[in-house]
Amino acid sequence: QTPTETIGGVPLGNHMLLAAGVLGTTAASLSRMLRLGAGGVVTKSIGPEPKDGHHGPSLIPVAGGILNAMGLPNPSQEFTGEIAPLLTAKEPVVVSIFGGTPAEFAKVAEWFPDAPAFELNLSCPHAEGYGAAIGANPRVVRECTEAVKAFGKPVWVKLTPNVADIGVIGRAAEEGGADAVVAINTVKAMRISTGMRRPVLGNKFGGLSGTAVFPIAVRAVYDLYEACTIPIIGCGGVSTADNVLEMMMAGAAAVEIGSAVYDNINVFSDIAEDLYDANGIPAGEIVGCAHD
Ligand code: RRO
Repeated sequence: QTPTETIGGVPLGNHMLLAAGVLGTTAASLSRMLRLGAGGVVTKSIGPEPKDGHHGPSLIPVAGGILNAMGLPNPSQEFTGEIAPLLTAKEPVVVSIFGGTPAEFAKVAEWFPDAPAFELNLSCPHAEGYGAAIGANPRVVRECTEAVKAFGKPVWVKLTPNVADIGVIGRAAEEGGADAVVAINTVKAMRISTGMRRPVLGNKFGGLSGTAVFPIAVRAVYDLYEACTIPIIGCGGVSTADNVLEMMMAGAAAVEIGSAVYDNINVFSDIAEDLYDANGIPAGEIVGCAHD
């Protein structure tokens, strides 16, 4: 797709991106989602060391969504070879990275000189020493953002909803030089098997995604719009054209779609078609805001 607009410093084919973590581990699955209508894609998060992830069960269906505790599985620096052809071809591939310190974020960012942008994962709810554990601290969020911003590329910061005031964290990212904030990562959650008398997930706790978290994501985007001046990318339970409109009325400049892809691989083109039919405008030209 020809880019219709630049959001958070990244030229996108439309206002809908594939969210991090979903079908983001291979170049083939990322380019397939671009062919199927995603305006951009975000990779699975890449960290400073290879990780196998948590032992299973690591992903279970629950009412209204999915509960996962994948445990940040990633091949670390080896991923550079996997996505090199996409980055060379200047595809809208945002590289999601994580670390435990600003220096670790910088170490990973340095491996991807051709990335059009980075999304900093400061928000995994069940990653000891990483993710929400550091993403709830405004100073650390600012320092990690500054460390990656030093490479001169657009930086998006993905935020956790598991904090008292997401606006404070969004402002910290903005102070660090972020070009956009993405909200939300998954909501910390758990299920217990009454039959087995033990937590279902191998890691006990995990992150909830899917339609169940959509209202939490709308609230987070609305709060961030009040707190920040940089673009907000809405993520969490988006699965319909009406959800996209609602996110934009809350203040989102674009959306990311994750769990819905598991139910409908054509979700991007289906939503684009519905937006056009219902509103008579292409997905790239939606306007609307509920803050007035
Ligand atoms: O890999 C995971 O377990 C994971 C990550 Br990195 C994340 O950011 N959010 C999530 O729900 N799971």
